[in-house]
Amino acid sequence: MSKLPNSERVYIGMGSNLADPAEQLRSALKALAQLPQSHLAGVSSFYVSDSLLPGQPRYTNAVAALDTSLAPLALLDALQGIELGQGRERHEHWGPRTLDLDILLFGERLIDEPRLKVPHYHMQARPFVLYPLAELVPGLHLPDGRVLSQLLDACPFEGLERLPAQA
Ligand code: A4P
Ligand code: MG
Repeated sequence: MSKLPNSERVYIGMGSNLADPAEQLRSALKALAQLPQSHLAGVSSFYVSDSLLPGQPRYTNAVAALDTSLAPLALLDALQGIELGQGRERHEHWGPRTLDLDILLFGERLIDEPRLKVPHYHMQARPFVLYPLAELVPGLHLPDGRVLSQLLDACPFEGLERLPAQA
C-alpha cells in the first residue's frame, strides 16, 4: 500500500549504456527518491543485455516502483529533468544514452497523449523490462487487460544477465 495520500503506483523503466551504466542507475534512483509528492517504493535487480541496435555498448536496465501524487505529465517532466541532469543528449532516436527513464505503467491509467503513451509502447517485447518488473510484482495485471505472466511466456529470458544485489 502507498504511504502517500492520493498517490498512484508508477513503474519506471531505467536504462543506460554510457558512462558507467550501473552508477547512472544508482544516481537516478537517488534523484527519484527526492522527487516531490513521491515515495520510491522499490527497485528490481540490475540486468545487463545487448543493445537492440547492433554496434552500441551493452545496456544496464532496472525497473523502479514509485508512489506519486504528481500528474502524469508533471512526472514525465521531472523524469526528463533527471535525464538531462545526468548528461543525456538526444542526437538520434534509439541512440546510446547515459540515462533513459520510461514510464511503463501509471496506476490503472491508459494514457494516449502526444508526449506520453502508457502503457509504454514497447514493454511487451522487452525482456529487460518484463523480468525486472516481474521481480517487483509477479502477478501484475496491466490496465489494458494483459497479464504479465503471459507476456513473460512470450518473451524468453535469454540474453539477460542479472547482476548480484546492489550493496
Ligand atoms: N514518450 C511517450 N510515451 C512515453 C513514456 N511512457 N515514457 C515520449 C517516457 N517517454 C514517453 O523519448 C522520446 C519521447 O517519448 C519523449 O520525449 C516522451 O515525450 P526518448 O527517451 O527521448 O527517446 P528514445 O529513448 O530514443 O526512444 P524510445 O522509443 O523511448 O527508445 P527506447 O524504447 O528507450 O529504446 N537495448 C537494451 N538492452 N536496453 C535498453 O534499454 N533501449 C533502447 C532505446 C534500445 N535498445 C536497448 C534499450
Ligand atoms: Mg525513452
